Amino acid sequence: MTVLIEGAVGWPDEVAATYRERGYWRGDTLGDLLRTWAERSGDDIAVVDGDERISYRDLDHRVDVRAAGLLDLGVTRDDRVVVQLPNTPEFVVLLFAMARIGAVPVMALPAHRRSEITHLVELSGAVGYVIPAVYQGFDHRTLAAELGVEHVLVAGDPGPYTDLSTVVGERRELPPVDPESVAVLLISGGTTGRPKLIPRTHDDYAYNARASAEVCGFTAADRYLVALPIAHNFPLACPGLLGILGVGGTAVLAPAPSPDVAFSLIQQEKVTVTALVPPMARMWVEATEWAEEDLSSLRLLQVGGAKMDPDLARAVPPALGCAVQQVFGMAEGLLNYTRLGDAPDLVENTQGRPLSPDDEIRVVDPEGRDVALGAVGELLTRGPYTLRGYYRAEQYNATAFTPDGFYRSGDLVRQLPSGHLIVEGRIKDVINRGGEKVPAGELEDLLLAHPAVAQAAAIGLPDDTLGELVCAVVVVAGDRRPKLKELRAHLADLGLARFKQPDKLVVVDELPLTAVGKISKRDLVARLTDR
Ligand code: OOB
Repeated sequence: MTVLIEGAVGWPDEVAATYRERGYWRGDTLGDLLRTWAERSGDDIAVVDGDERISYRDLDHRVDVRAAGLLDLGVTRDDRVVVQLPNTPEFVVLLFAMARIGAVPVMALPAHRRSEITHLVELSGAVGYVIPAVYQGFDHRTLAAELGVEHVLVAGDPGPYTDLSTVVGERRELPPVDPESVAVLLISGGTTGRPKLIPRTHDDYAYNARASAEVCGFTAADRYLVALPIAHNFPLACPGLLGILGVGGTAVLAPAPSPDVAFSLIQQEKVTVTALVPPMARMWVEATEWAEEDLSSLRLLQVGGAKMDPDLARAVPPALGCAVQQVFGMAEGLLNYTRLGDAPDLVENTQGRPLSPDDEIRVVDPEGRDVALGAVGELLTRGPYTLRGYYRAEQYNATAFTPDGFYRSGDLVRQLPSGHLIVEGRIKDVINRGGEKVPAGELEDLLLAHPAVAQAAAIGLPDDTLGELVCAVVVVAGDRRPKLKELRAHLADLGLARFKQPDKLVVVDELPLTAVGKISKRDLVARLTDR
């Protein structure tokens, strides 16, 4: 078994050997790769942020001094650090600096609040927390005060903490880092309970980004707009930031994905490719009706994170003047892409096919038997960039994986003879709110902490804009019916990210049960959608 880090499950040795032989795993860390890219692309621009243009050489240098600064602070190999930065150069520098010293960033989202961050800190055993001072009206320093982590590093006014810009040290020879060790811990949408951590190794993540860049036809002439929050796997490595740097292109950082911000950046920086979730793609298409920016540089729009309507897929090329690509991915690994040469029917109506020739796909019935080709079943997968176990989750791993290492995705799919997959639903208890994942159990636990709530079920209800809305269905304790606003305030008090808070509240006398006495969410959804 390959050794990732204590608490993480690796690949069986013979499987790992195959992945190396076939050239998927090349033995480079993300830190090594940036060095190679800087030697190749020196003065070319790697990252654009507003007026700031950072060359590959400059980026490499900044990463070296930050890595030294982290070591000087006492952050070292295998140390976990929760990173909660928006789309800024600081994020990019920190990611590679941590890679160079073998420390492991835990990829928190800017929208996460006390509930998520304390969970991530505890689960990962983080020694540090890296934050902006105030972002979107939220003062991250006040949250830091509650965590008790050793190092709080602030991009901006540090208050009582350490100014990230002072975390610099003398450039020096750094101790070697194992390419099979963990490069990043990504956050899972979760299937039950609280979010899990996904260990992604240098070898596997580098392959993930490199192969994705190839499928998307990335070249040094491409300029990728990082529009979604960069801590998401999609803009980070599918092909995203890592993919564009790997080919010598330019990453343009956007503070937000909305058309009012992104369109002028596309015009100004001649952006050629970007990635969005379906609701944002729809906003872009609609905005072209009145927007005056020149978007003609765009050649490809990737859309994923939630299922895209075929009509939206059809609307993108004429409206935005570029090709569209469906991406059905997961932070756990497996990526499916429609290919640039695929017939329109496949691009519009499927969620793509697996990235790697060594992605193994099974579609199974509830008993775990393979269904006939074309029939709907749960997607199981195994491959050179798909995890073999969540971090520090031994018990959970026992059911989330088959004994022979297939990851049970919880997604219901059917497969076409061409290999393309169509997502038909899911059996995991997660709400997909416009691409953001809301684990139902996490929300239910916090709802139950409210004195007026006796029982709670969180379900997704269909919505034209977001795909699904978060609906809290509750049985009241006592005789006072709580209001939606009150429950949202309660969840905010408990520090739950806003995107996980219910959009709707339904009060019922009792929750429908299945034959085995569990809450029947299917019945609930059917009842509330008149189906
Ligand atoms: C991406 O990753 P996660 O980890 O936030 O969410 C994964 C889940 C999948 O298991 C599936 O349930 C859903 O999100 N999903 C889609 C989808 N893309 C993701 N469902 C239907 N159609 C799609 N195109 O969401 C993610 C990671 C990398 C690239 C793109 C998306």
